[in-house]
Amino acid sequence: GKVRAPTHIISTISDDRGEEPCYAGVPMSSIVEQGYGVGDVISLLWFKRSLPRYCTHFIEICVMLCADHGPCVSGAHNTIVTARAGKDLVSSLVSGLLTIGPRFGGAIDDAARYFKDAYDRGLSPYEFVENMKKKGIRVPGIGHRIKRGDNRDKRVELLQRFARTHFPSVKYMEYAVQVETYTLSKANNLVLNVDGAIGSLFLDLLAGSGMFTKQEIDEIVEIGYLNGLFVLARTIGLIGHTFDQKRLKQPLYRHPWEDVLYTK
Ligand code: Q5B
Repeated sequence: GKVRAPTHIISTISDDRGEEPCYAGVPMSSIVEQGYGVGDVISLLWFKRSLPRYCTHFIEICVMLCADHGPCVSGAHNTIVTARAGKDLVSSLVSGLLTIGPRFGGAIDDAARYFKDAYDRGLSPYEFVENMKKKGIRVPGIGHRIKRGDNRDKRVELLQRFARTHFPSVKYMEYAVQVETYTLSKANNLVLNVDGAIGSLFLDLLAGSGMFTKQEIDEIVEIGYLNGLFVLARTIGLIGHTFDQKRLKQPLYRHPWEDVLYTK
């Protein structure tokens, strides 16, 4: 019989062997002619399926809202310093991207994991937060450096408003809001942040769209797809910061002595 030579790579998301490239089986001409957006392309390449318009619109809103948050955040700061050291676009970009992690922008996956586990196990917000405290783990998706109970993050409000209007269910997001109500009673900076809003709402998208099995949802949450949204989005801003510094012909950055506490 026929013997297939063993392959070294298995790939299931795209194919460039035909007349035109395909993303998850959808030819490029359909993507262009049927007016697909970047949310549709993300759906095809990350989730291997076409998602309903409200889902792809939500993905696009996440990308737009997380594209930048000013020059003072960790990622932009690193990118600016690197660009001013005369490095190229890719180096400046990745030096910013490398700051994305559990404290900055990369808390979306853990927020989804912990909110899902707590909601599915029926933990009250009090039990959830206090259990996390006992374990010495900060609640991912809660807390912000400059946002406060009386100065909420507009991005979170916009995401919540969109989801309340378009999603069939927002049970995970409402749970995250209850967690926020409890954490805010402890300290005014413990707001639901943009990572927590995206993490909880993506759980609602996965569970409510009818497009994913329970096993697929568990796999997506376990593998951790969602930090990818922040990485993708912030890449737009970090590229912008690189061009900005080059355009402004900014010199090498050196941090001022006065801003360092020299001590033994
Ligand atoms: N405490 C974000 O902290 C931050 C607590 C907590 C329980 C918590 C912190 C945190 C979880 C990770 C997370 C995403 C490091 C944030 C983002 C994108 C961004 C960024 C931008 C953009 C801020 C003071 C006291 C301490 C802490 C307690 C703090 N957080 N307790 N659960 N989650 N959150 N990250 O201000 O008793 O004094 O020891 O790790 O979700 O990154 O715009 O900047 O778009 O670029 O440094 O929005 O919340 O506060 O460390 O001085 O803590 O609050 O234990 O208690 P801070 P700290 P105590 S969105």
